[in-house]
Amino acid sequence: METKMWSEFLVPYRLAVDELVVKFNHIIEGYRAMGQYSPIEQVIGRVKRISSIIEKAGKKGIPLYNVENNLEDIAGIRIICQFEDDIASVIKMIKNRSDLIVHEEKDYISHQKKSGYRSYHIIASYNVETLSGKKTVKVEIQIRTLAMNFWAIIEHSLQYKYKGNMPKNISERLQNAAAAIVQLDVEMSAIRNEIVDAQNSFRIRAGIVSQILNNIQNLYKVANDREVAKIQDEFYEIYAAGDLNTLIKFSKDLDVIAEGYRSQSLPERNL
Ligand code: 0O2
Repeated sequence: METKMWSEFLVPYRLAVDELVVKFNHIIEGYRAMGQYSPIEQVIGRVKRISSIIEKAGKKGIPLYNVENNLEDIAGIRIICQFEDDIASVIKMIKNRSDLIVHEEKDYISHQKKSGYRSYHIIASYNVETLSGKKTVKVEIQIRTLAMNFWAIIEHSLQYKYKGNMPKNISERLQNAAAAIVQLDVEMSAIRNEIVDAQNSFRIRAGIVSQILNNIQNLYKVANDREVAKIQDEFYEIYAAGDLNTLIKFSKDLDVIAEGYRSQSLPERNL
């Protein structure tokens, strides 16, 4: 295939990756906007490089004119979760979507690869609208924890470095590291609720603090400077004391004060 043909061929895959990254990021934002924990921590997308497509097609004996039907990971989405339990929620979420038709699942978590690789793969089809009309493309969605991702990234770069001839001592160390990653995920899952609570209260606190600071800033425009400075000092005291409920109450009271000033500063409507 000529370079120009390759870039045309890859257009629908690029579109699919871009769209899906936006969609999964919206899911993360949706959870966070509701003050809830998101089972998706991060989403990354990539279109396989032409050189990697050619290399993989060569290894698998796939003629280049047939990569579209036989290579399933030209469009790749990687969903990173904090905890192993989140992976099941993400799988369910994907299966319930009407824009993704799942064709195949590969569970390298229950069935770890010989290399030590762990991840859950879903092969799905996804429709895009290009200038030349509707096109259905295959997408590989890899779902894994932060810890599994750390291992896979390191191992992938070593695989690339040694090109199939990984020294024994390095592959042994990678096996050990893979076992440690399994243990790490188990330990983190055991204190999942503690971690999620801490993260939620951090997020709530950060949201409230930014709302309070925003209100104080606006009050400086409409209220007496000394009065606002007093409110500000009170806020610093409450913030330093660290009690979330007092902070929430202070924020609500401040909302009422700010609303009072806002209605005073509104021009009276002509009757
Ligand atoms: P890249 O550079 O990430 O794109 P198969 O089902 O075996 O016929 P395939 O496509 O090899 O065909 O499937 P598999 O084994 O599920 O691998 C798909 C992708 O998973 C790989 O793509 C890697 O991204 C990842 N993967 C699979 N095995 C390993 C592993 O042992 N280590 C790491 N780090 N990643 C792995 P590519 O094309 O190999 O690579």
